[in-house]
Amino acid sequence: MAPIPARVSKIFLPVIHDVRGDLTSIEGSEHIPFKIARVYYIYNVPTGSERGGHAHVELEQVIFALSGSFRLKVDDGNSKTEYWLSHPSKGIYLNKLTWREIDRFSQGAVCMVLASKPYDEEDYIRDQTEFLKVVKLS
Ligand code: T46
Repeated sequence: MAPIPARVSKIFLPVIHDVRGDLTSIEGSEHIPFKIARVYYIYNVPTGSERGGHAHVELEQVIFALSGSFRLKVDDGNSKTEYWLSHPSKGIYLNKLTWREIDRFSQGAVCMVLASKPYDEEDYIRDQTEFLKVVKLS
């Protein structure tokens, strides 16, 4: 298993390049700091759409731009950071209790997310004030 990173950190996957193109693989135990329980994709995003706008109580995730680009805004309760994701080998790890918002999707952008648990609506904190309260108590 990859070492546990900070609450938000960059993940770099290998790129195998040759004249036929590039190949990137994900070996869960090598590259991802949790056991992957779920993979989902966000695509066909209309111009101007915003996604996310919540944090998770327990869920850990890694977010990649498989195609195109988008902006990921992150708040760990102490500091806010912005990332522009645009390369399929470079991802952002988000630990639990991290507020995320995603916008500025380019046309044809595909956002792939690796998640540590199955989907569970109960794990979402959708109110930012409540999120900040929970972070302070953690
Ligand atoms: C996150 C960002 C990056 C499912 O049925 N299964 C799933 O695995 C997911 C992720 C969602 N859904 C359903 C729940 C909603 O009815 O799909 C619908 C849209 O989900 P949501 O509004 O949560 O989508 P986003 O793009 O705002 O957020 C998602 C993830 O939920 C979230 O964990 O970090 O992508």
